[in-house]
Amino acid sequence: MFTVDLKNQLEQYSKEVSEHLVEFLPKANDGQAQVVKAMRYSLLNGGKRLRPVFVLEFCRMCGGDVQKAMAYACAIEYIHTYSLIHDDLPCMDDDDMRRGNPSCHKMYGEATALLAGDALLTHAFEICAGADFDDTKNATAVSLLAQNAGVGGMIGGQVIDLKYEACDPNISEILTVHKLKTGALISAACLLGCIAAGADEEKIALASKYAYLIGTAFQIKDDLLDIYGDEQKLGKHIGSDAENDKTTYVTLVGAEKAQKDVETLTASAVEILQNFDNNEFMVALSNYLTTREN
Ligand code: GRG
Repeated sequence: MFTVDLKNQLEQYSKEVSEHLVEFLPKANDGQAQVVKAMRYSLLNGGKRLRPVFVLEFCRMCGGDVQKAMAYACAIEYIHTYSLIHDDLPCMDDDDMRRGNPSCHKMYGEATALLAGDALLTHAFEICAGADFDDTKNATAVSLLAQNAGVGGMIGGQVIDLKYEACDPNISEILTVHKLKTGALISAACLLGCIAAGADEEKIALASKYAYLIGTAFQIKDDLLDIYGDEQKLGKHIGSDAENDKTTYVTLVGAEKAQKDVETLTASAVEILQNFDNNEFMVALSNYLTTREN
């Protein structure tokens, strides 16, 4: 459940991030306007803006300039949005809807959606490289983004996940997919905040541990919400088989233990936040994620 302050602060962050996401978009000639419209559509089609908030909050907790970190925050949301556009395409999950609205390819067609995703990915690096920090910081940020979005991170996780559609993964294999497919971008977000603030190695190591724990909890919660969504659609009770018979953390351990694990992982993540000053917002946000409904 939200406390009022957390809700207000998240809304404020979300508004500021959305404004910058639009402001940083590339300028297009008439002939290219459609692809920028598609990028804009998906960027502004809801979303919790968690990854940008992680960037800005880790920057703040490490004593950095939050406004300057906005470029890194937007870069990561561009990459997250590209991944969702591509994930919805017919060759991937083939989803007509995203966040209750038509997915990008349903609005703009497959070719434009594919290109909008590509353009968001590319643009993320341009914005990150041109942020108002010195070249060393920006180069570190670009490299971190590339590693976590690429084969060693999110893409690698998606590839393994696709493979597991044909054979049942065990818990350890599922946790590896979580770490790469979901955790890598969350980790990049927390570390980008640290880089923006010029944090020391100790803080960076702590942020990395926090990101692993909260990223794992976040994906298990996502699996729980998926099952709940499927069961609502099918009129079933929690704990029965979901619509698609995919093996997930929840189908292996059961909904009750999965929720307990979300809470235990989050408690450990919150413990790590005790090493940071001005951590109240992040503690509240982390705890809220255990009870989130979307
Ligand atoms: C590049 C095709 C391609 C895929 C990469 C990230 C990904 C793999 C696929 C997207 C679908 C998915 C379920 C990913 C797992 C990570 C996750 C839970 C994403 C949703 O994140 P939220 O809840 O999204 O932060 P909002 O809608 O709030 O922005």
